[in-house]
Amino acid sequence: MRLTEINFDGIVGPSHNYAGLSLGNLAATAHSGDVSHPRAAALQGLAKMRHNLALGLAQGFLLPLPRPNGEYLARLGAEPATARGLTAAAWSASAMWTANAATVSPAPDTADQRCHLTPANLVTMPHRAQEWPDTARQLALAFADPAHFILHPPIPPSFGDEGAANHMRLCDGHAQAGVEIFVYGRAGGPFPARQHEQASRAVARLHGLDPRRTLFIEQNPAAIAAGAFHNDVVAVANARVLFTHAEAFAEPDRAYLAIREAFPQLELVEVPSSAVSLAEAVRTYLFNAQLVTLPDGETGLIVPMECIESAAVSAWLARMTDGNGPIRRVLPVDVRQSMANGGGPACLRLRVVADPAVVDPRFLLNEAKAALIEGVIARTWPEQIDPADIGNETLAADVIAARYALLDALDLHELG
Ligand code: SUG
Repeated sequence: MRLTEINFDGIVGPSHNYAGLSLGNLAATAHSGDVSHPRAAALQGLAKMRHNLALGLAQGFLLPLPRPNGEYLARLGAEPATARGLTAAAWSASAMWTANAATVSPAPDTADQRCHLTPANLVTMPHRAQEWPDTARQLALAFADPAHFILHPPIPPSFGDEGAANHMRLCDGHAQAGVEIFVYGRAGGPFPARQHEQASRAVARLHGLDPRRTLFIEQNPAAIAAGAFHNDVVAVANARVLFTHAEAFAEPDRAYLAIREAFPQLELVEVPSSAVSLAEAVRTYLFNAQLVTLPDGETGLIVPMECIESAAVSAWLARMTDGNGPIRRVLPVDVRQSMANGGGPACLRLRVVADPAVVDPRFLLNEAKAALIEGVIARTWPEQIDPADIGNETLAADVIAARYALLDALDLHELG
């Protein structure tokens, strides 16, 4: 067994659009009504995957879900002409943000030493609550080997579960037992708290985690109110490092104490509000970065371009890498099309610690397959979508055909 962290990025779907469906997601609501560029969006996502492959990281992908979701509209008795909001939901490409696909507990953390996955029910947002059945079908295919993976059903409603976006793991090495941290929100603020404590606790129980190595921490209500609708907008962890904004947690000192108690090797990198305000952290997605262990053992931070363009954030990053903290390299990527809907580099990936040899190889990326995917996207993905065209039958046919072309190229007809 060669346990490695594999990042499974969501390929941006051909219906990618800006319909402003996520209350509390400031980028998505600010761009509501803008014309989107699905082809450019998918190529940006693919370029990020290639960038990470070139760094020597293991890379996989998940496919866009079937959109428009006609069954969803039929079950609601909705017609495109009259139900604009529901139609937009049925067209959403939101499954691209695979950090919300599932919560994953690697084998070394679980009682039966298998990797446990629970698809997120995403019940808080109607356009996202339709994702899990198709996501689960895909996870069942990719992680089919019962000797290594257990796929649970989603947590039943109304306990809101948003998956890995509200889950962090600290460990000495990915293949060693780690400490899993579940971060939940409490209702009552101006925006929904999408991850519920009871859902987090249920996932931890079902995954067979050791209570001594499992923590439940409350997200700062002020962070949710500032637009951090998922904790991964204000904090990210990898190996021994926790990179967090000072205002991420409701009671930061208590949170750090509890984490240190469970994981004394913690290397904490806390960004003070005086260096980067909560608003600037949310605007630039500094913490929605991929914190990765590079093949030479160094820790790298894959950040959105927006961080480099921000005076405050780039000054902080320069100070950080000049010092002798654990994060040594900053690697910017352009995912602007996704960012405009509130999805940064970390939203676009689901981390699974596994031996690549036990994953269905059709979901693993190499350079040849990246070129194949690029060709399909360039040929078939719509160049742009005006929100006024959502519901249009010709466009729907193009979107459906584009996804089928990709399934065909990747020999993934089971997802059809
Ligand atoms: O759920 N945006 C997504 C962004 C998810 C980001 N994921 C993480 N932080 N891990 C969301 O809010 C916008 C879609 C629209 O408005 O059409 C959207 O769903």
